[in-house]
Order: sequence, then C-alpha cells, then structure tokens
Amino acid sequence: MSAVLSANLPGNLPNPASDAALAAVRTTVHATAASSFATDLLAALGNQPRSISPKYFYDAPGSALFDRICELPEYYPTRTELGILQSNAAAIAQHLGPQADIVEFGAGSLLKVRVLLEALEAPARYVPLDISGEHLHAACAALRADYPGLRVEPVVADYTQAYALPARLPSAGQRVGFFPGSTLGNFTPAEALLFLQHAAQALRGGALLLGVDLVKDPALLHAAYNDAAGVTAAFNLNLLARANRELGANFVLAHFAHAAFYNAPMQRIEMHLQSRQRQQVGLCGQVFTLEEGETLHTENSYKFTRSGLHALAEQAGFQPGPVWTDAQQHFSLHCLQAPV
Ligand code: AVI
Repeated sequence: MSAVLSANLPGNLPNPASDAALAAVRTTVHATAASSFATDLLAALGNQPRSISPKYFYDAPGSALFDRICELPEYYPTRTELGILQSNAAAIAQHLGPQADIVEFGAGSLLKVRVLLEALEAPARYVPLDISGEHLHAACAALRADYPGLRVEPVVADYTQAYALPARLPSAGQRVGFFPGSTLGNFTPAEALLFLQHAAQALRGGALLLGVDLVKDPALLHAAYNDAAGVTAAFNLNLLARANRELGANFVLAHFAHAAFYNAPMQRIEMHLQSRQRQQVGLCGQVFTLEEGETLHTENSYKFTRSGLHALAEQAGFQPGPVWTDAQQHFSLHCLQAPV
C-alpha cells in the first residue's frame, strides 16, 4: 500500500528482469521503507494542511486492524467484491482464457485470488507483488500447500514505484493483473493514473482485473468508515501509536479523535486525526503545536462511477471491457484490456 509514485514514469517501466535487477529493487524498497516514515511524518506535521500517505497504516498491528475492518458489518466492500467474484467466476474465467499468468498487486489475504484460481482453466503461474516480504512469503506458503501444481513466484516490491516482473512463460496464456479491494481509491487521481499507466505497460497484451468501490448513498459510506465497534478509529489512531513505537514520538492517543466523512464534490471518504485540544507533540527532536480542531489528514478513499473509471483507464492506455457488479451496484469489478 502506498501513495508515493515515481514521477519519471518512462524510466521506470517494468521489464522482464534479471535476478540482479530484482534484487536491486528489493534492497531499495527495504532501505527506503525504514527511513521514510520519520521524514514524511515530520513534513506532514510541519505543513498546513497536514497530510500523510495512508501507506503508513500498514505495520503489523495496522494490518491486523484492517483485516478486522474487512469483517465488519458496516464495511461492505470486501464481502461485496468477494460475492461479485464468486457469482461471476465462470464468466470471468471465460473472458480471461486458459493458462493465465496472474500478477496480483498486493497480496492481501489471498482469499480473493483463490476464487479466481478455482475458476480459471489451468492457471500458468501466480506472481503476487507486495512490499512486505514476510507477509508475502507466509501467504505464498499457504497457497502452495493448497495448489501444489501451481507455479507461485512472489516478488517483494512496492508496486507504486518501479517494479520488475519475472520473464513471461512461453507456454502461458495472457498476463492478467489483479488489483482488488479498491486500493486504487487510496491513491490521488494523479497517482492512480500513473499506477494504471505502469500496469498497462507491465501487462502488455494482457488484461487488468480491477475492483473499485462505487459512488453511493453517503449514509452507507459514512457508516462503513465510522463503524460502531470503533475498529476503523483504532486503525486510524494506530498511525500515531506506530510513530510512538517506531520513532519515539509522544502522541497521546486520547488527545486525538477519528474523523471520517464523505466529501461529495471530490467523491471520496476522507479520514483525519483531529486534535481534541491545543497540544504539543514531539517527534525526532522537533516540537509541533496543534490547535484544537486541527487535523492530520491520513487517508482518501475515492469512490468511482463506471464512466469515470473507464475514462481514467482509457487515459492510461487500457481499453475498457466487461464490468461485473452486485445487485445494489455498491462495488464493481472491471476487466481492462492492456495495449498490445
Ligand atoms: C485498503 N483500502 C481500500 C481501504 C478503504 O476502504 O479505503 C482502507 C480503509 N480505510 C478505512 N477503512 C478501510
């Protein structure tokens, strides 16, 4: 998960890579991940308005909280997308064809790709890309145990930066990118475009199966990000807890409130951490004053219309294909054809 994309896209286009090139990408990912939280949080606190990438939610406690969010009654995206996949598995498989070479951007719980693997005819390979090597390798071990015949080739990489995919298999069908969960909605529009442009090149001649949340009744959206059990609040506040753990900051969590609301003109949920009082916080030897009511903007979660997503995909070089949705049109799964 990340919202930082490289601006010089042509220089970063992925190519089938040598082992040395892959190793270089992995080393860079690890080195930058450790130092960037402090740098980005310092910059966020010093800026006005204050804003930080949602990628910092996902340390181990944050990832566990996100898994709990996905099970909440109010948080419809996960189960709705899974339902769409299950109900349309045969049609999706027919559209993607036999011996697909599947590339998943992120390796969440691997639950959704299992539905795809079950439905596809003789998938040739599964290549999940994730920034967390530990999580990725554990998930792949579980998958290998359940699909002993499947070639599983994890790549530790930040897929919002330059990444390299393993060379194509001569015997495989089309390369199929899989990006479920509406993670695209956590990018800025410019970052979303860059990600799609990058994916269009990486998947040349293949397709991208993309899950995105749809614009809907703001009351449903509000409930999904303000659950009664307070799990989303804990997820948001974990950013400060993480800064205390990793960076020696002195945030008092009780002095901040979770604030999430739908910004209709921008078609996005915004999450903020709102200062409950005038306070001072220390981070890396610097002291920042927050006035009562001031916020640190921690996440945007964009919602899409079918036509808006198609326009974005076309701008990135994809040709829109079939769209599968649930009966209530809450969520959508798009098949986008990559350029040849
Ligand atoms: C990961 N991402 C798509 C989630 C979303 O809905 O934007 C993250 C999340 N934030 C709060 N609840 C869930």
